[in-house]
Amino acid sequence: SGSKDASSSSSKSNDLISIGFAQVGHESDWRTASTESCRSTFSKENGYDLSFVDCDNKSADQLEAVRNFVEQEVDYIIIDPIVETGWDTVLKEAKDAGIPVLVIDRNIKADESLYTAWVGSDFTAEGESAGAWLKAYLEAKKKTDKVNIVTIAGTNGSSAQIGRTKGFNKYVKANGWNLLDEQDGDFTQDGGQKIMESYLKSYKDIDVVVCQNDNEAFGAIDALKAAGKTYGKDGDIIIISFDATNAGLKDVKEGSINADFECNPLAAPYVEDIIKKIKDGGKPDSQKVYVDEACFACDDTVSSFKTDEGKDITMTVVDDKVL
Ligand code: GYE
Repeated sequence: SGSKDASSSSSKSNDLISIGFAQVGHESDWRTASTESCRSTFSKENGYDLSFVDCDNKSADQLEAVRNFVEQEVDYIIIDPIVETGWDTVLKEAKDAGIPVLVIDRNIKADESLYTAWVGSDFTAEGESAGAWLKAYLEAKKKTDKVNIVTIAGTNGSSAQIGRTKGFNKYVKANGWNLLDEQDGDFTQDGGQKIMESYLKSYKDIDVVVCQNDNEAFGAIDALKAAGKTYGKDGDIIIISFDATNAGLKDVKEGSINADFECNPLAAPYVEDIIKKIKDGGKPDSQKVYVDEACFACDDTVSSFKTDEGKDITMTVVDDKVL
């Protein structure tokens, strides 16, 4: 986009920094927050011309969106990859065109030389925190008999699903819990509800439902309610969720979700920092940037604990001060 004079008005579109953002879709509250953060960070007022593509959870569409950005010769490309694999060719195309690629949120499985940086969450650590919390919670509640768990997983092949599954299932194995089933709810409320309905038909005795995001938890709660089951704070079934969106935390506060492990959707400001560094002729301080995250619970049954991996976790009880 030529020379950029900071003192000149940014109303002429050729003064703006052009960014192509290939977003996953619009499947969840988390996703809405991520999209809003990108739109407000990369606004015209801030000096950006953002081409936003909602890829509707379709990997082929997302590859095509990125390819179009390369053809349009945007200044920067941002990708939140639906799935981890299949990126090499298009990343090479962007590299050959000299366009820096910033990956946010979910990870890409590709050579690090093919993209500038990644900003996101440690999904495996989120899963480990959830597993370690459950272990401490069951101990506190003196529940020592068989623990039957069902998982409503996120979009198969997404790094959020892969990491949360891997992290949590370490604890399933180490503690001899019984993982009855693990099916893909595609990170949607509808998916969560349908899978919970089918679990309720197949399994008589469920102690814990692990939902890999809040929207799946909302769907699962609807299904449990309809089946007359009790859950959450005072109920028979423990509900674990990930994301800790506002709507999710509302359910934690009410006691329908027992514990919620945050995934921070605000990667855009970090990406803007990196873009500024590149513009000034520098490079990002590191190729991988982890955003900060907290852990929330509906009560103080377990207030702090150490994970098997040695991490100290403090649970924040969601009360009027928090939400
Ligand atoms: O947990 C879920 C969203 O990639 C971390 O995608 C993200 C996940 C998030 O749909 O709600």
